[in-house]
Amino acid sequence: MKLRPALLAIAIVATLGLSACKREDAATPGASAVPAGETADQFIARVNTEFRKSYSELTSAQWLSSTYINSDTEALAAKANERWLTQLNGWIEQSRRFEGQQMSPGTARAIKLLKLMTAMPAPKDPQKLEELTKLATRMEGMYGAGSYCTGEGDAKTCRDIGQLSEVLATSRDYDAQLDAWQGWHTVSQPMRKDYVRFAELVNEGARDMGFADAGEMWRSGYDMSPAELAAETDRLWDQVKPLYEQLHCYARGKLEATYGSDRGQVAGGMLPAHLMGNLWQQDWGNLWDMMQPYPGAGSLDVNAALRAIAQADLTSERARPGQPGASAAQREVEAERAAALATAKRMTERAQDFYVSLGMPKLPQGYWEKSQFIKPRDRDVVCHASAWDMDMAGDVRTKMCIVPSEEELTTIYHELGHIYYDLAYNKQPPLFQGGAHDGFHEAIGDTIVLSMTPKYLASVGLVGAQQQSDEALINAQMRMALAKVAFLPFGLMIDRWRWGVFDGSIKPDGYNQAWWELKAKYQGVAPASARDETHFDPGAKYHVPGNTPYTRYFLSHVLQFQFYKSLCDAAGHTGPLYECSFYGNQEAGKRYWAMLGKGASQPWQQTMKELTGGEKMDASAVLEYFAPLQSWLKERNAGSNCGWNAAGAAAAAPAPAASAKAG
Ligand code: X8Z
Ligand code: ZN
Repeated sequence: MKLRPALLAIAIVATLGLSACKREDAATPGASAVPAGETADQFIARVNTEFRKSYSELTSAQWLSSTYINSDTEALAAKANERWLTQLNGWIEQSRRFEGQQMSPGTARAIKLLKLMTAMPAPKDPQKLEELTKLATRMEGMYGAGSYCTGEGDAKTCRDIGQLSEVLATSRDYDAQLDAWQGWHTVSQPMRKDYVRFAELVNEGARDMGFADAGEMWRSGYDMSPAELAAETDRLWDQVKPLYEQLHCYARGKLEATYGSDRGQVAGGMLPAHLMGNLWQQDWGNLWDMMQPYPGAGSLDVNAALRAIAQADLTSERARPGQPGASAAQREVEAERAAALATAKRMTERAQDFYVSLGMPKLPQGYWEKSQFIKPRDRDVVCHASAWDMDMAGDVRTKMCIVPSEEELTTIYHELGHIYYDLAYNKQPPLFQGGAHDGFHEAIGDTIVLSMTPKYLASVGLVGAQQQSDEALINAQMRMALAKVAFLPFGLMIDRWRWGVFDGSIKPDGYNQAWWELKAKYQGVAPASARDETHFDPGAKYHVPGNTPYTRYFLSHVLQFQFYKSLCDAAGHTGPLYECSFYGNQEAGKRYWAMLGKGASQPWQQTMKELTGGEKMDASAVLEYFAPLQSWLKERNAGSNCGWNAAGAAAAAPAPAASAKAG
């Protein structure tokens, strides 16, 4: 991945590694010597060349440390990252020569992007820089290797994030879910101290680069001022909040019906964190059994179809002759393994087919050979899905631990969006190989997911033939809303927390309290029992130890509806927006590919204009899409006591809390 697109952990944005051939006589540590009389244009040309040359040292080290977690790969990844961040600091230092000088717009943009290239700004002090990369690699390793163990001696059993997530997805046993949720949140407790230091160090790095703090630096990558970006997120949230509040109200009613009014909500009408089908309550799709408005109206059970595919793969693997001399038990283990891989690849081919149907190329052969599709059985890996551009020249990979579920299927479509973006802008100079902004990168695959209408799913055999009815429409809308609408406040609150940590308004002794106040305020979610400062619940979400900015996902959840609407227009769709699938439409594909090819070469507003005709992010397409569901919810919720008292979070936690305003 280019750390930007992909979610690569440590140094997020374009992340390249520093080449080992760094010259000792460099004027600035970590960068090669400055040729006399170098112009700004020449400087950028040199950075692009050095960037390309050194890039794969970092990606290879990080790929290894994420797919083979141990102390050696961790040390190598930290070292590669240290070299890269040192090189980056060197370039940034060298770029200061050109401040205030006339230069071409392209060069000015490249210099700006250079300063925003990492989400992990590193202090100039080499010792602190080394400390930072070690901390970052260790935290991500802790997350990746995290497991929750119970019992003693022979009775000891440990469960990883996949197994714990499975409990929340499928069990409706209140206590089993609570145990799984709490269990996963023990993994992050030991990260607290590291995170405190991490925040100090990235702040120092950001200040060294001229930003007030790391949060301000994160907010600077949007071709507008950091303050304007923050205001944009508030504006967009205000647009969609009424829809979220209706969905929240409906969900709470269903939870109360299932678990009783005492257990189905927490203090003042908030949703219990462990009952939402997801460790972070960011996607409620796993509660389909409970939330489905009209059971049986239109069959949208993609999970069942995927399970059937997995079963068929297992049957055919079992039918193959096993290794000579292998026991029946060994043969069964191997068959299960081969079947899991076959199913995962089949799901990925299904996603690839959508992109190819738009006229995009097939994924390169190396993708199929080098990607991690399923969880290896012999080692710890970071299972959190990511997409990687290893060399800016076609070595692209995804890293997932795929299981046959609808959530995983849509994540594959999401990841391939990153990969196709990478492939499309590989022709750009390295500094422009990124999304128009990071929310664009996150929105590419999700725009395709919006095109996975019931009709599309039926056409590829993932659901049965669809009947048309009002009930089926509401079911289909609910299915999308549980993923897309439920996500919105979560997409916002994570960086509200980190911005506060970085600007000092959230202090280490109030990390957890502030986290739950934000969860209460934005999501209307609360833990069922107190979470005091012995916990570090933010660290239980990958992007915190992995240091991936999160506002990008909030923006993506708005942008993807804008992109979808434009591509539907390009495809000549005329009916209601939610009925559109641009699957197979070459005109839509051409428009999309053209946008992807622009990468980060121009302000995102221009890129957006070329695709959509407008230059602003805007949630009206979200509201247009969900209009039928929103009216249905309003009617359905009429008479219910909707909303929640976010101050209830204070009651649920023991520490004194400044009360947040009611959501
Ligand atoms: O992290 C991801 C992707 C990789 S960029 C799997 N997502 C966010 C998350 O899982 O929290 C996609 C949606 C939100
Ligand atoms: Zn992503």
